[in-house]
Parts: sequence; C-alpha cells; structure tokens
Amino acid sequence: MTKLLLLSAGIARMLPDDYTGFTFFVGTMAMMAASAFFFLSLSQFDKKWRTSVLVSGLITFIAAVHYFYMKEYWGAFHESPTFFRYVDWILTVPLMCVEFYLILKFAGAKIGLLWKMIFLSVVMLVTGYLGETIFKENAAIWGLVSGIAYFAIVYEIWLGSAAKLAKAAGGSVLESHKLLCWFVLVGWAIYPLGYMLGTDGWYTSILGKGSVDVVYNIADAINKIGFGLVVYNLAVKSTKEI
Ligand SMILES: *C/C=C(C)/C=C/C=C(C)/C=C/C1=C(C)CCCC1(C)C
Repeated sequence: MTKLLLLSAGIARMLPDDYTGFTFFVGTMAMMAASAFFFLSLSQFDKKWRTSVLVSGLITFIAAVHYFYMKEYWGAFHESPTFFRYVDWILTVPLMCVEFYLILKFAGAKIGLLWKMIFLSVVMLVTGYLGETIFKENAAIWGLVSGIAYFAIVYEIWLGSAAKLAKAAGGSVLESHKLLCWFVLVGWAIYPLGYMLGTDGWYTSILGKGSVDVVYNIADAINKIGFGLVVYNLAVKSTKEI
C-alpha cells in the first residue's frame, strides 16, 4: 500500500522542471516505439538478416522494460536507479556485441571474437557498477579500469580482428561495421562523461556535478536505437541486393 502511494506520488511529482523524469518518460516511449518498429519489420527481410534485426528489437525491448521501472523508481524516490540501469546494460551491451558478430559471421568471424567482446563488456560494466555503488570513494580508479576495457573493445573493432574481417567482407557489411564503430567510439564515450558527473574524483573540480541520468538516458537513446537502425539498414540493403 505504501509502495502504491509512493508510486502515485511519484507520477504527481513529474513536474515540468524534472528533466530527469522527462527523459526517463520519453526514453520509455522511444524504446517501445523502436521495438515495435524492428519487430514488425522482420518478415520483410531475407532469413540471413532476420536474426540481426530481431536482436536490434530485443535490445530496445529490454531497455523499454527497464526504462519503465527506472521511470517509476525515479518518480517514487528521486534517486538514480543505478541497479536497474546496470542490469539493463549487462543484458543489452553483450547483445550489441552479438550484432557485431552476426554481421561479420558471413565474413568468417569465429565465436571466439564474440566471447572476447562479451568478456570485455562485462569487465567494463561490472567495474563501472562497483565504482558507482560499493566503492564510491575510489570511483576514479574503478572508472579507469572500466575505461581500459572500453578501449580494448574500441581497439578490437577499429583495428583488431573484427576490423580485418569487415575489410575482407567489403560492400555494405564494411559500411555498416564502420558506422557501428563510430557509435562505439563517439556514442559510448558519452557514458564515462555521465559517470564523472555522478561520482567524485580528480575530474570533479573540472566538470562539477551533474545529472548522471539525463546523460545516460540521452546516450541510451542514441546508441540503442541508432545501432538498431544501422543493422536495419544493412538488412534492407542486403535483401534488395539478392
Ligand atoms: C545500451 C547501453 C550501452 C551501450 C551502455 C554502454 C555503457 C558504457 C560504454 C559504459 C562505460 C563506462 C566507462 C567507459 C567508464 C566509467 C564507467 C562506465 C560503465 C559508465
């Protein structure tokens, strides 16, 4: 009963100057709309690309469900839903690695590439979570470890074996791989910025404090929906080519 009251109070407290609440709300709707878009488009693609578009839809759908809960949590407590945030990421970021793998599979990518990327992304997220929650006083160190794992992912897709496979494949696969690489290099770099606004470290005197959630929410919309659209485009183009 108290929980319910808190929830309704939360909705009532969604005031016009609550930018965080606003981005949670819009995020929920955007992720839901994107999921419907990807799922409903599935039948128009060649079998070869259906799994990739399905994964795009799963990424935005998992996010939509988490955003629904994060929006409620924010409304009730006006506190960052850090736990739900990281549960969402630990499910969706490995799925983004799956997208890289699925695109490159036809160019001969081995399953080892997928496990390597998933491993790096789990290290990146677990250390980030520890820095934001349990070991807050050492946030800068945990953030650094997380950042190293992030750069290892960037290296793998831009210069490592994934890059070589994409080059060998050429055509629209190479084009799409490049676009996804840009999302990881620029789009994903928004997250450490959010982390630095929300934790204390050497950077605090330079950046000050800010709303982690607004930054994370904007980054999620760009990356999850953008990533999905790149894959969707590749599927559209490749289906036409056949
Ligand atoms: C859909 C969710 C995505 C694409 C989330 C990506 C998250 C990151 C790239 C997070 C990176 C972090 C660092 C590189 C250092 C500080 C800690 C993190 C976890 C925020």
